[in-house]
Amino acid sequence: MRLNLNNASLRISAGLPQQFPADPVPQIVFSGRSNVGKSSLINSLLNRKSLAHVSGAPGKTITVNFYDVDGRLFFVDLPGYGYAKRSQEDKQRWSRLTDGYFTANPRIDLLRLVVQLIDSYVGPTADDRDMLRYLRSASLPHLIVATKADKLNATQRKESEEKFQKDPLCSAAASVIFYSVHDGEGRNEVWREIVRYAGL
Ligand SMILES: Nc1nc2c(ncn2[C@@H]2O[C@H](COP(=O)(O)OP(=O)(O)O)[C@@H](O)[C@H]2O)c(=O)[nH]1
Ligand SMILES: [Mg+2]
Repeated sequence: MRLNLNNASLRISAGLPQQFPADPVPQIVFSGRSNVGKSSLINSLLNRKSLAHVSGAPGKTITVNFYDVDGRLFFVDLPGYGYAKRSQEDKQRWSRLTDGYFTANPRIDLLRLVVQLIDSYVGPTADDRDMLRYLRSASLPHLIVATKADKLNATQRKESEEKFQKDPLCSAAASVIFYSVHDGEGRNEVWREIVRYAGL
């Protein structure tokens, strides 16, 4: 049965790992540095304008947001990393939640795929590569979404593709999918992978 995308809602913005929901449905995780386009991607995939909050100012929210997709899937929005101006307290909060998701999560068995977002213009940062290294060492299935593809001209696009191909951590991912929330590039491809990994 097809997913009804009109039936998607925010279940919880969890500030503590104890609040992570335990529903027996597959979880698709979205990870990336703040401002990479994570909220925009979630809205685009779900055909919504503002289900996930798109922010001009990076690094505001430190919560793990669980979006219930038609009662059959959770989209898990991890807090963004790499925002330099964070306080020490915020950094600790970030670690407690993000590490908590991966290491203290009683339903980690429901994690099916990590969608790792990387800005297509910037390319993989040191923080992105740390995350990829972690995903790889933990044997977690992951693919890369290269965001904001509409910002690149043809030459920049080629350079960006080469950057991803040349980086061993990136080429070890299941795939690299260029995405634009403005023209819809990559949307079908990302959905195809989500459905496949979730076993829907
Ligand atoms: N040109 C372009 N801008 C984008 C795209 N996706 C996100 N953005 C912009 O990037 C900024 C950060 O987006 P947001 O979704 O809030 O990022 P988050 O912090 O990772 O959740 C916003 O100004 C978005 O409008 C895209 O595909 N193309
Ligand atoms: Mg966001």
